[in-house]
Amino acid sequence: MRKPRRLLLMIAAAVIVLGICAVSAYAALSDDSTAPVTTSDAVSSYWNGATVTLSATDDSGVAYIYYKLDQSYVHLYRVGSGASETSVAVAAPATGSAAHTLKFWAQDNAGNVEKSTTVTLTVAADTTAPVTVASGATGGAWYKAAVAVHLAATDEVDGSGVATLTSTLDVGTPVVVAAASTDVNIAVDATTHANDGAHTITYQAADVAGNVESLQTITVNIDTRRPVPKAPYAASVYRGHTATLKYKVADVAPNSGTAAVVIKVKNSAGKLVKTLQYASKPVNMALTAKFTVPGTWKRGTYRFYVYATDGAGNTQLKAASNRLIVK
Ligand SMILES: [Ca+2]
Ligand SMILES: [Ca+2]
Repeated sequence: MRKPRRLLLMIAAAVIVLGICAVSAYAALSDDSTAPVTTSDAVSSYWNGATVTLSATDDSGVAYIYYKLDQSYVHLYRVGSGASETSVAVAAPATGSAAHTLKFWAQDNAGNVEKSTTVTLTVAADTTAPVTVASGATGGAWYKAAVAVHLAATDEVDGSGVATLTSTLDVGTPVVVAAASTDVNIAVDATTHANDGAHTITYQAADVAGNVESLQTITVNIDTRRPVPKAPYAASVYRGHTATLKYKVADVAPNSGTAAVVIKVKNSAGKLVKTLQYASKPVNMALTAKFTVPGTWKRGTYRFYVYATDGAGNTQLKAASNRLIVK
């Protein structure tokens, strides 16, 4: 007889516990007289479209989130068992910018409806990449000293603005700056000439809206070696005739391939009597300079001197010189 009695007691206890739980749950639900609170992550302005997330919280649980974008109908999002948040996509205009009004509120499981909140946001279009201009050096030119190439990017009027500028020197690591301008320095080593030759800077800018400029490049050349003029042959000429001076400008590669040449002729007293100038002559090649010796020149031994400046601006250490016999 004792066993059934104990069983009855246990059943009674279980019924009481379940009852308390049910009553508590009902009490919790019916005690919820507080409306949900919905927040958004909207900011004031967007480029090329916006996605706004609405998040609602509530004591008894969120049942619905409502929103209304501009003059459209009211959207209803049923929360169910998922996260009590939904997102709203706002498209960009084809050009220019557009202001939008987003109104939102939520309702909880106890039927409380939140007072609506309204946010305003602007969505603007920017589908044009910035443009970067390099200055401080001329593409393809030769330099004998360190070169600082200045890169400056600009975005279009009413664009989102330059966000980053990325530059890479030769095959180095790309350098990204969060600015509209930067300098890329090309060093020289005039002792070892190790950095002589072509150097290419690759660069591109990106705007805030994410438009990326196509890769741009500028190549500058370094030559730190001096040209070496040579005049291995003496010349002779009769007065009133054409003198032919043989010379050459040696220059170790890499170089521009040409040099500016000046040839000066001095008489036996050391007085300058003739100057010949050539803006561009090929280097490492046998060359001749010709001029007519005036009949008024005295016979005797003159000297001609060859000076050279290579395409990077390096000048000879010592002029080449030889005799010009005037007969
Ligand atoms: Ca832009
Ligand atoms: Ca040179």
